[in-house]
Amino acid sequence: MRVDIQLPTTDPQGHTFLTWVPVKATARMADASGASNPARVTLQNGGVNGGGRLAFDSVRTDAGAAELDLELPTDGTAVEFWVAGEFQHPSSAYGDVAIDVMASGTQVGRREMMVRIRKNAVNLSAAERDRFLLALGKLNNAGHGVFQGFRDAHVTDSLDEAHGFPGFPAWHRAYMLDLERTLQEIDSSVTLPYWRFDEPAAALFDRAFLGMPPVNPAQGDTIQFPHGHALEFWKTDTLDSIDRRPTFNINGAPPAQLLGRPNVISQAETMLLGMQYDRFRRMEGAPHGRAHTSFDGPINLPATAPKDPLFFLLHANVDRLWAFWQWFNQRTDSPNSATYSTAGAPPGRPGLIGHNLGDTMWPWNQSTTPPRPTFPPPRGQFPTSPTTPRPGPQPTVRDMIDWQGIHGGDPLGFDYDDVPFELHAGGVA
Ligand SMILES: [Cu+2]
Repeated sequence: MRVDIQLPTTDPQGHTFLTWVPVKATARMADASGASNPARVTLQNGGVNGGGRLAFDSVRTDAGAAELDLELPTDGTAVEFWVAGEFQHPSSAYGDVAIDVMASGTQVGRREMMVRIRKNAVNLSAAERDRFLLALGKLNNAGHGVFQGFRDAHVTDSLDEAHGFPGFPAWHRAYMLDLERTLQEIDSSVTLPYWRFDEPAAALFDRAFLGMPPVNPAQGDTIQFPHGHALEFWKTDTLDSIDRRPTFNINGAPPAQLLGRPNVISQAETMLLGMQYDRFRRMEGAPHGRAHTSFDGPINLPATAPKDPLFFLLHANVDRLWAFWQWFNQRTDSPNSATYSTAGAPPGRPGLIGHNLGDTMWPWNQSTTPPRPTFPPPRGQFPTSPTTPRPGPQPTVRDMIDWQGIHGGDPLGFDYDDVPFELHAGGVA
């Protein structure tokens, strides 16, 4: 007897990836010799100890279990089931989790996969860290790679449609996902780690990760990577390397208050900004902007910030805070003004674009017509993913909001280690 498992989130190389969002999978009898009809089988967690874990169910739910019994017809008819990564049990390597199909104590099928989740940078294994850095280094290719397009998407001409107004979180969600998908084309086991800027993160500001400048400021602020480090030859705008000097002690976090004003406020304080989107999005100032200005170097100015790879870990955390807020307050229903500012472009800025729910986002819309930047878009259409059809080639602001497909449809294909998938009234089961 042999049972085949099919999952839709499988890439052309046959690698399967899951997040916290359940996907509809099938099991079918591929070889029914010795089986009674129907054959009773049990799906269960395989893989290595400490690896990813799976949750199964017979319907789309947020309460799957470690095992699921199925009855499979011997004629090979496929039987549907649902499977997701079990929250708080992500993979750290491809194949450290598997579906084992058992019949009367015998393994009759097995399918290895990965619960691929964005993690706190300080919790990555050395191998996870190095795979991420290696993919990033290849993307940059010593200044000759496609990374320059990412850097050129976040420049003076485009800042108004990505900052200062309601679309800030949505545009940056797309930007992070574009980068992550492009890294996954290099190494499909990589996700974008986040810098939790309200907690100590010395392991991130380490020579083995994103590095530190010389201790003596008289020797400059250029990061000193050890020989052989994947970012050793990092280059943007034809300038060498990365300049960055923290203005805070890296054994702690940047201060929550500075000169009597909110600075890099905690996650709890960020949630307390409010349950209404227009209150929450004040986080663009503190903690987001203050996290940038906690350094000397290009990262503290919008037009140059993405020259420093730390930018993407900082913004992964900004996106995580938005996702956490969305989950905590059930804010994924885009027509609701508590979820997103539905009033449109603010008064006095009638030409402002990229902030209305239905607006496409530059550069992925490939527009060169004002008020969009008029130079050639530095990125192509939005990259496709082997694990989901969303968001499509020219995403809108609306496409970025319901990232897990709570309200139906497909997810965007990413999740965070501390933000679960949770259905609620108003969601689609
Ligand atoms: Cu920013």
